[in-house]
Amino acid sequence: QAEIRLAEYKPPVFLVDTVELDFDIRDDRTRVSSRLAIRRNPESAERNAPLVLNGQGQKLVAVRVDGRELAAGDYVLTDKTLTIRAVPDEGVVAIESDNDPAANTALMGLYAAGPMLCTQCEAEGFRRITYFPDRPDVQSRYRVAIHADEDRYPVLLANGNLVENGKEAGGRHYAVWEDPFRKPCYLFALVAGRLDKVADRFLTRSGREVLLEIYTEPGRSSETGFAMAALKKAMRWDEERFGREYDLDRFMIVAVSFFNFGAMENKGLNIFNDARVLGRADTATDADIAFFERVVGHEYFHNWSGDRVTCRDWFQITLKEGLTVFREQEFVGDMNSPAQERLRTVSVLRRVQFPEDAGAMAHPIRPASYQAVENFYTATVYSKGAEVIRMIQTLVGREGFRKGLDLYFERHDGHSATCEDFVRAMADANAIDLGQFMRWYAQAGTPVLDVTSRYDADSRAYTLEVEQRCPATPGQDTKEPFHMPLRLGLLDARGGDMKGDMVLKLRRPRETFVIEDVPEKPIPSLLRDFSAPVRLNYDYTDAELLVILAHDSDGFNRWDAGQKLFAKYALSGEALPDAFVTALRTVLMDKDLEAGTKAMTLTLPGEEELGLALIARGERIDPVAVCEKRRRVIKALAGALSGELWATYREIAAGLDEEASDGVARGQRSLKNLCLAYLHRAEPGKVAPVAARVVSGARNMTDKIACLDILVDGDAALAARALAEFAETFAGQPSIMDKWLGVQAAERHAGVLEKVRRLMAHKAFSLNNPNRVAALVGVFAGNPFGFHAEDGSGYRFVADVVERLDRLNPQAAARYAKPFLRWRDFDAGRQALMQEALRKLAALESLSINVREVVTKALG
Ligand code: HT7
Ligand code: ZN
Repeated sequence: QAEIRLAEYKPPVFLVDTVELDFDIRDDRTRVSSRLAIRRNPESAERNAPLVLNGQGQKLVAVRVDGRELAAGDYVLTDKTLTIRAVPDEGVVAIESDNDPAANTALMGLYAAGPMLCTQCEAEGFRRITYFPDRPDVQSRYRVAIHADEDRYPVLLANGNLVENGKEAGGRHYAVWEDPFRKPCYLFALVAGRLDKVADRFLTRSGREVLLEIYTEPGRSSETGFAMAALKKAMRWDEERFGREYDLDRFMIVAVSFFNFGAMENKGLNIFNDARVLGRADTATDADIAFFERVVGHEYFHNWSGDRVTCRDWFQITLKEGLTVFREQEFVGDMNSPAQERLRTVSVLRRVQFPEDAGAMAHPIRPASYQAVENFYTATVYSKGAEVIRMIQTLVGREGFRKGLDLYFERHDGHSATCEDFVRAMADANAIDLGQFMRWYAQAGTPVLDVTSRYDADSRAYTLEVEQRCPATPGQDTKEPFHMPLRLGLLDARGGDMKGDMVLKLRRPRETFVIEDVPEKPIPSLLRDFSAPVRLNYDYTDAELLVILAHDSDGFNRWDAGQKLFAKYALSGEALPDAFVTALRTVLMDKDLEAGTKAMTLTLPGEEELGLALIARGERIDPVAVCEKRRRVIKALAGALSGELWATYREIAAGLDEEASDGVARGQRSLKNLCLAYLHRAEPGKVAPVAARVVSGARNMTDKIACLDILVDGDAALAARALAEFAETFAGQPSIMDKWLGVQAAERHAGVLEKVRRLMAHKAFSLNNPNRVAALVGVFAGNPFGFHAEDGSGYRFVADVVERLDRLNPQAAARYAKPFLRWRDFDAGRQALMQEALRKLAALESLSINVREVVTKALG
């Protein structure tokens, strides 16, 4: 399979000004008839090139050009394209083809999601619905007619405004939708089914009333409350923070139970994975509920950053995704706690993106080439992309950023754009040079800052030497230095800020900064607020880190100092010093600190982060040993803080409303459950009965799952009873049963594989549904005792699932091939076993491009 390269971009040969689509939905197939008003693109240099339409996975029925039906010899049809040579420079091409949504297990294009039909077109799904120039730089106006049986599909939706509907013969009905905005075909959407609906209204700041509708499968509309509230908050916030108003009269969300991703920002008709939008405190965990606000906001914000201004090509995904993740993070921070949101963001970045950026498929936020574009909806493109946007905001300031964003939207509204367009708008609006900054878009790898310092008491000058380097990544042996902001402060011995916040602008491989008039030898508080996505080395003493942990005015560095100490003691095996325990006790008992922040501060770096710390020291990872080291620290801490942990647990448990799931309640619940999980390491006999009572008695799903986790991690008899009772209670609710699957797949015991194998045959599991697969196989793939079992059984099992899943859903299958990309990080025995599993996959003849790309790059 050839690499598709950014450098080879060419403008489209033909444009399509209008698209008329007619969907005739029948039991055995859906006939799609299109009328495309095409014209040659004056910007294309290929003056005589034929019309080449993408198309796959459908049966071509007829092709007409300006009303004349073409004979088979008038066009060339392959399994990927339809080429028509004899086309006028401007005219109408009409095509009929048949789709089989029930057979579409890849969940791209038009597919059956349980009882309903829906579409997913990003990135290249539209070509599975009809023949079309399926690329984001072709933008058109759409008119869509849908015909279907009224009883089976009473609701018929598409983008834009409903302009007509009515009855047809034979118990059928139809609806016609028109979208007044030009859009690329990846934003097209259609839904048909028997759906419940919840409606509300939003008054925009200019006084227009917008109808808000959330559609669900029958019986789930009572689970839309959080999403509707989040939607209204997001609409208001985007007006206030970025001056962006909604532009259609109607905004619809549909929750579907089969979906490859979290959600999709189709113009005016967002389609959501039901796990990302539906739930109450008794059916979803706090983590799920917090995610609703995030994802609803994210998709809504795409209306401007993605839909109104879209990408020229799929290399520019970060243009819309990095920017929209940044907007989402700002929104979630403003709605809850900005400090906690930053901690969450950075820990996800370090846990997921840093390893990706050091792995066999490391790529810049704008990749230079790909084989299967779906493999590039990555943490790098999304999360590191958002950090790159955040760095621009740090460099130009919040006001400057707003000016730049306004200019970007003004210049490119209604068009497709590139990352250069975005950065140019920022540079022009702020009269700064961001030429060097563009390297963030082209170079992969996590840069490393090595910082040293000296203080001269006589001159009161403090000197910082900062060296930057970036490790080699595939295809990029050497890197040019990055332009980045390094935010810092200087603390006195008691942790007081001596100089306030400063931002150094790094540009060169090695730079010296002298800060004058520093009254005493400072403790530097470096990389405040995590001002750049880098790893920073500075030789702190434990005592200095304790001062930062206790006193720094920067919440991020306070938290990070604790993380550094935790990592040090976990990996070295040293006993926790009293001073550290005392500092953590102070955090836990602090009356003024938010519970959520306490929970994050007391949470050890995850197994992945500890593994990465080993890699940074030039060592290889034994994941089971890392898990045990981490547990040892938790046990020691729980032993030392037992009284305080029990007191905190009891106090919160007594006062917390089970039905509350706002940010404060979520924070309190996370602290309460953290206390219990820690105590379970030190006092299992005392904690297990408490946990068992919660699993059977609590109505709150977060508490139930947290305690189920505790039981599964410990007492086998209590766990078996609790799991059985849970399964009986929630048998008919697949998204709750996903949690049941996940808890068992996460069990950190040898032998977890056997349980997972058995669960694959359970009626709650199906390989056809991505949420079920994520719950069982995805969680197992992150379990050191499962995936990384020393005998290689976990690797063989996951590779086997990849092979089977690939026949159904290549996108989902590729996701589970990705953990193998990191084989070089593990000890020699595991490396060999992981490579063996990869080679076995590579030898298969019928792999999809998606999985093949991952496997070959992993081995390459
Ligand atoms: N923009 C959306 C991406 C997406 C997607 C990509 C590949 C395959 C399936 C997909 N479903 C949705 C989601 C977002 O980032 O907002
Ligand atoms: Zn997005």
